[in-house]
Amino acid sequence: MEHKLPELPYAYDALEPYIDAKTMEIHHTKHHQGYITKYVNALEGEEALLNKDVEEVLRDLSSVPESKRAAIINNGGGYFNHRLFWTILGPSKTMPSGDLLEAIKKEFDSFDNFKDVFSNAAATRFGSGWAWLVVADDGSLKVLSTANQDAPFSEGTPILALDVWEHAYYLNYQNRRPDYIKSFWQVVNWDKVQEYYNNAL
Ligand code: MN3
Repeated sequence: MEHKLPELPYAYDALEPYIDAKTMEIHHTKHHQGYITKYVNALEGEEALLNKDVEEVLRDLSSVPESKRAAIINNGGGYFNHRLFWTILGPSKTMPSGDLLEAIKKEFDSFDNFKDVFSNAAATRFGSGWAWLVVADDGSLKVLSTANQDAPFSEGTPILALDVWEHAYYLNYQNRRPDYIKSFWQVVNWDKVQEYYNNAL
């Protein structure tokens, strides 16, 4: 299958002032593209794996030759994580509702408390990484963070993601990761998160 950079479902400046256009453009065309290119290069000669979607490969890392596994965790993770990340962002203000909101309340008492738990996971991830909301195998919701470009499939199916690598915020926020995290809540596309929640169940 073809592995190419997915187009953003909105313009680079659509998330301003929360995430600036320059950051979005570099993040998408340089960083995300870089992971995809390196993923394809790392799998050179592995036609069976190249014909699978990156999510399928990451969910079954034992199918990847051991000598290539680290490269696939890093670059396949970067490929998948950013692809998910772009889609759960959007310029229209939305809020969780229905069964997703109920599940959030059940697990975290309130939406505000969930935001605190998730924000804390994002803020305390040392160095580079991601914060996640995943649907575990038993259907429950779970917040966690991972280092580097590690995808969270061992814990569940990701439905909300936040990139806390400095490249995701440094141009606009410099070292102020907490301000970037606060802004993130203004541009979450909860309709999309709901869609991923439905698919995961
Ligand atoms: Mn990134």
